[in-house]
Amino acid sequence: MTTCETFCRQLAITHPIIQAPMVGVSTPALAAAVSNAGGLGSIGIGASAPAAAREMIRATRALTDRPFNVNVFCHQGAVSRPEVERAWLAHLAPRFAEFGARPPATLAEIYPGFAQAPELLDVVLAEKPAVLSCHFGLPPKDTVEALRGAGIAVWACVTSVRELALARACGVDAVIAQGVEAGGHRGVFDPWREDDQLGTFALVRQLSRDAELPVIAAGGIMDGAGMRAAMDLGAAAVQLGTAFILCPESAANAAYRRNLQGPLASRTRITSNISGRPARGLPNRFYAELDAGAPTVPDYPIAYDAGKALGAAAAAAGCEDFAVQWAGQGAPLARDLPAAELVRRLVAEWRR
Ligand code: FMN
Repeated sequence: MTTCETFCRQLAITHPIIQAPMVGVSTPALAAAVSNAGGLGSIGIGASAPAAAREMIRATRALTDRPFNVNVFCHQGAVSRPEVERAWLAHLAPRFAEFGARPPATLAEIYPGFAQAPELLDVVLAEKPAVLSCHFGLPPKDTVEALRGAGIAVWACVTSVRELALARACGVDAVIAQGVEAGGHRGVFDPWREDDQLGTFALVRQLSRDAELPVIAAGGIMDGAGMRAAMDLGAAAVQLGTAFILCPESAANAAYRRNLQGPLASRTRITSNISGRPARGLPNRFYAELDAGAPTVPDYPIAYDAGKALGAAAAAAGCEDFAVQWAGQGAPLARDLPAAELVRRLVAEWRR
């Protein structure tokens, strides 16, 4: 049996296709459509309060009796530095003024890391999704043991061989190898450490040689040819985010969909200016204007509080130039198809 077949059989899924968790974009309807089509759908609860997280898991379960993945953020707790936050808000103030708005007086850590959110862990343990995937680091080892003991597989996103070693020592069941092509936040454990920015090919190959764990390839995979390439390099499965943004079941708004199908799609860039952590998206004024003379960006997700406030102020004035529109380098290949049809086409292209 191939690694891919073993992986699918263990998870009780038909196709080695994981729809990436995408907070703000993925929905219970999207996740359920992918799971019902034989892949593995995902929802993200990392930015949700426990009651909302429980509701989202139950809403997904109401739409599918197949396995799905629930995703959390394992960043270290943010350190509030009022002088850094004041300077950042002063840097943003002229942009707020342009939209007739004022920056918020202070910034908050808008959601805690998973290790600092015991009630979120309780929700996951009670609801028992098939998989819990972790972004930005690892939960404590005893949490991984508790989750696995409850029958929940634990996956960790890694971007380097060093992070693979940490994930393996923590006892996870599989790793998601996220290349620098990927849309959304880089899953790097430590955003202050120099990032090697490995591409998906180099990363998947290195990890699948060393991992002794299933490796799920993520970053720039948009069609069956990309799937085949990743599997040839040793991946057991693939995780696609950007490919699913245009699906009618996603929560992406009209401006996001328009930009994803326009000239910006071939110019994705990485910035920390929006949230405080590096993330790849369609370039707009967050990318073009905020670097010159910029003070230190506050910690993630404190900076995100400011980024979201600026986006909302601009949107209220009818301007989408400060929207959060994450996308990966494969964006020009995104297809506007219902999720089940996209899964069917991916499988047909992969098997061709
Ligand atoms: N990964 C997570 O683990 N949690 C998230 O909430 C999350 N949000 C994302 C939002 C968007 C819009 C996108 C495009 C990606 C997001 N990611 C998130 C990253 C994906 O898990 C995955 O690494 C990435 O989509 C793979 O690259 P691709 O977009 O080129 O397919």
